[in-house]
Amino acid sequence: MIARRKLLTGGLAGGAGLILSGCDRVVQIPAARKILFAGEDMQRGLHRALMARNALAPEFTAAQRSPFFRPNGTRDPGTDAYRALQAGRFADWRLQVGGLVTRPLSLSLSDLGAMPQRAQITRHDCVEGWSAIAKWQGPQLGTVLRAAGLRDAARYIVFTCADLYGGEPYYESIDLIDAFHPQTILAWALNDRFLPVMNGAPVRLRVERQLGYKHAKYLMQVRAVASLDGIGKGQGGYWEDNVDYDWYAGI
Ligand SMILES: Nc1nc2c(c(=O)[nH]1)N[C@H]1C(S)=C(S)[C@@H](COP(=O)(O)O)O[C@H]1N2
Ligand SMILES: [Mo]
Repeated sequence: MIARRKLLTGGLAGGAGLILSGCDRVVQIPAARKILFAGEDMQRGLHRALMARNALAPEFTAAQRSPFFRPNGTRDPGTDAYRALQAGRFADWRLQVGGLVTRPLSLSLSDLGAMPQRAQITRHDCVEGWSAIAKWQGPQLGTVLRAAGLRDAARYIVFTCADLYGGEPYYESIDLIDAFHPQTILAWALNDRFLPVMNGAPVRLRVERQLGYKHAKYLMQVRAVASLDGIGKGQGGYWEDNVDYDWYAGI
C-alpha cells in the first residue's frame, strides 16, 4: 500500500496522489480504489510500452546476409569538404558530439574503433519497399552519449550529415529510448570492411528498430537537444520536414 501510494505521488498520477496522501483508509473509498487501480493499469501499460521499445530487432546469421547492400538516397556527398576527407581516408574526419552535454567531444575514426564494439547482422527496411541483411559494427551510441554526459534537459539526439539536400545537410533525430537501445550503434564497418562511400562512409547510424531513412549516413555531428522545434522545419528530419514521412518510424 505504501509503495503503491509512493508510486502514485511519484508522478504517474500526481493529482490523485495529492488527494490521497495522508489518508491510510483511502482504499475503502470506492472512487479512490478506482483511481488506484487506474494508476496500476497505467503503470502496467507504460511498462509494456517501454518493454516493446527496448525489444531487440531480429538478428541473422552470416549466411543470411544479402549478397549486395544496395545504396539509397545519397550515394556520394560529392562536396569539396567530403572529397578532402575521403582523399585522406577519413583520417581528418571528426564526429562532433555536442548540444546539451557536459563534455563536448570530437571523435576520430580510431577513437570510435577503440571503444567497446557491437556487431550485429540485421535487416534494413526502406520505406520504398526493399530490404537487405548485413553485418554492422561500431560502438553503441549510448557509450558515446555517456562519455559526453547528457544534461537533464536532453530529450532527443539530432544527427547532421555531410551530404546536402537543397543545399542543407541531411539530418535526422531519435528519442533517448532509441539512442540508448543496445542495437543503436555508430557503424564504421559493413560486412567486416570499412563502410563504402555509397553506404555512408566513414560512419553512419544504425537504429535497428526504425525504418531506413532514420539511419543517417555520412555523420558529422551528433547533438543532444531538448526539443525538435529549432531543427529544420521542426518535424525532426529531412523527410519528415519535406515529405510526409513519420518521425517515429518504428518497426
Ligand atoms: N545522410 C543520408 N543518410 C541517409 C540517406 C541519405 O540520403 N543521406 N538515405 C536514407 C534512406 S531513405 C535509406 S533507405 C538508407 C539507405 O542506406 P544505404 O544507402 O546504405 O542503403 O539511408 C538513409 N540515410
Ligand atoms: Mo529509405
